[in-house]
Amino acid sequence: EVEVPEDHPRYQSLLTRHRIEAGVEKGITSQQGLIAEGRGEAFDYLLGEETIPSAEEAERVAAAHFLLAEHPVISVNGNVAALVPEAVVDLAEATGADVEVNLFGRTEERVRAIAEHLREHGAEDVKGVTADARIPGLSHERAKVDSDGIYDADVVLVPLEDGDRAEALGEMGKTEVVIDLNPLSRSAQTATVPIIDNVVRAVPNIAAQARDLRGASREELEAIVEGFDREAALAAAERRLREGSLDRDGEAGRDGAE
Ligand code: PTJ
Repeated sequence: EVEVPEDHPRYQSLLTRHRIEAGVEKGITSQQGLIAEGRGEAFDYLLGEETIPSAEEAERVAAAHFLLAEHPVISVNGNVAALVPEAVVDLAEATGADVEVNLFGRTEERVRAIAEHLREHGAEDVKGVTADARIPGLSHERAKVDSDGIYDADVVLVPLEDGDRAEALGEMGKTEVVIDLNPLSRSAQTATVPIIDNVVRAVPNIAAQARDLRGASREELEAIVEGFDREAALAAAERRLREGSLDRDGEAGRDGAE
């Protein structure tokens, strides 16, 4: 492990990198996961490495969807497992959701390693090993799902998704919550609820929002869901990427950037 000094201006971002590196070493994150992380970091840099207000709202909407769902499932890939295993387990606990491993570059070995890693972080039942059902219309490995997991779900959280599966899940009539730092990605564009934020911030935020909303009535939760405008959320994120954050003096500033 490399020590990162806490006062380093890019402390969070360096910590995230180390988690991904460790994930590759442990056999849970794919080599492609390193590339995906680099891509994500570039967008996060432009967002100011913070949860923007439209994303915070989307996270609350996601929590409401999870609490209203009959069978919510959190889909976990190699990057998510490396970055936020604790938060995934916490969100599952807060909402009664299932956790299922689903990989773009699926190998049975990596599925098992990720399931084990999640159990080490407190997950009880991890799905995705059986893979006895298929998402219709998808040819690659991501089509493989559990019949009592993603296949049966009404609401699915898909962090760092690829566009193909996002579309296929949508066609199955599922409510899709996508976390992706790129608002222009096909998965964000396809999602019922696109969350343009880093999974490192988004997953803990959704869990916190779910705890906050636990006492809310169905009517209140439905009002939160219905009040959400996905197009506006995508537009707000894109605007932030293009224009940067404006500080009080009206000057473009990117805090934390070197
Ligand atoms: O573990 P596997 O085999 O399922 O593979 C997972 C990856 C992520 C490697 C695979 O799905 C992949 O190649 O994804 P892409 O096509 O690179 O897309 C990743 C998307 O996630 C890009 O739009 C990135 O901007 C975004 N992204 C990367 N890191 C983060 C992120 N979004 C949110 N938080 C991040 N930390």
